[in-house]
Amino acid sequence: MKGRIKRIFRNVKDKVDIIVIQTATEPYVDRSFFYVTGLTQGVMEGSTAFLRPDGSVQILTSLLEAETAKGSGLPVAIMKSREEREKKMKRFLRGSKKIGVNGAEMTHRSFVDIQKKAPKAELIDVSEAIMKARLVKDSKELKLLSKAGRIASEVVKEIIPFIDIGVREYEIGSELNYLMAKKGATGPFFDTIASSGPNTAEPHYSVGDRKIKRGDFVLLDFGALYKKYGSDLTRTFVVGKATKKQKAMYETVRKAQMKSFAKLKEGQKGKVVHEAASKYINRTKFKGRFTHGLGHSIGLAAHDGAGLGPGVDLILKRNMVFTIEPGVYIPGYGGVRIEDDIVVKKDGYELLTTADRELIEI
Ligand SMILES: [Mn+2]
Repeated sequence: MKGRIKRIFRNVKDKVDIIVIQTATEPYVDRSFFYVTGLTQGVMEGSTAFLRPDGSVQILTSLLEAETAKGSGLPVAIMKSREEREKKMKRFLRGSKKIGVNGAEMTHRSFVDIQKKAPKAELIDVSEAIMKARLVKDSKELKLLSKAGRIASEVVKEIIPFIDIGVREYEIGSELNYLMAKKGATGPFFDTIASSGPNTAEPHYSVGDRKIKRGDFVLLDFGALYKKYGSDLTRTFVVGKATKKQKAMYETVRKAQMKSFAKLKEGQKGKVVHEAASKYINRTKFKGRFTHGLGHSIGLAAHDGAGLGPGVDLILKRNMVFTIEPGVYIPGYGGVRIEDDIVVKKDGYELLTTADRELIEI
């Protein structure tokens, strides 16, 4: 993990002597803890990682997570009591005048705790430097992301026979989660969306008890969590024969996605990739119906630090990983979204999700 740590320190403008990553209790567990330790297991509640500019990392954790933490191959100090924790924290922080902390992902309580252990030190928020490092994936991360993408892609094929008239949305949602787990996923990466009919017009719907009807759009947005990394994939189907309008909506979104794909390359502006899809959609009769940003970075989190949207000045770098997910939504009628995960490459992109993108009539 030396490379990751050094990269973070290089990104810090205001030099710091040490960076401290402290996790609270679930769900307030700082995912950067897994980034800096390379751990792909455990919850690591109440644990602390001390990072040094030379790339070294010291972990401080409880007995509960000690064995898991040792899996990182890094030095692990164990705290058996509050007093022992205090003593060890102070020891690891001794001599540090400027302490970097991850303001974006830590709790205020952790901040106060670190300050108390080093009262004379100045705490500096280095979360931007951490996120900048996390945006560009290394080969180990790309392997995990690619496995997560593969699991979700395979599940698309297997869920189709399950979608039928009379089946409820939550049954499809739970089946998706089950199929992912059966293929080795640790769990769903985020709350699975299985919407149908008019519900497909709500981009952030989850699942409900509506029964599938003939003629419905069925929209599935889900992703596999695999060793802390995840995928994010959306496919929209039509139950029965698609109408002209449904076909037109689908084709508009599919082409919009291709327009964005074509813009992907190292050095490209994020907003140009978004605009390729939005401008295309706005030239069709579905003008104004694409109501969200084109995509977001994925990694340890489903919204991993950056988005591809209209006002985003982000410049794409090689090995950044984003979702590309244009959509068209008509309230009261339905929506179509197609979402894939891509890795930015020098002259283009590589797909991490490979499920068929042609319209499927079930
Ligand atoms: Mn997404």
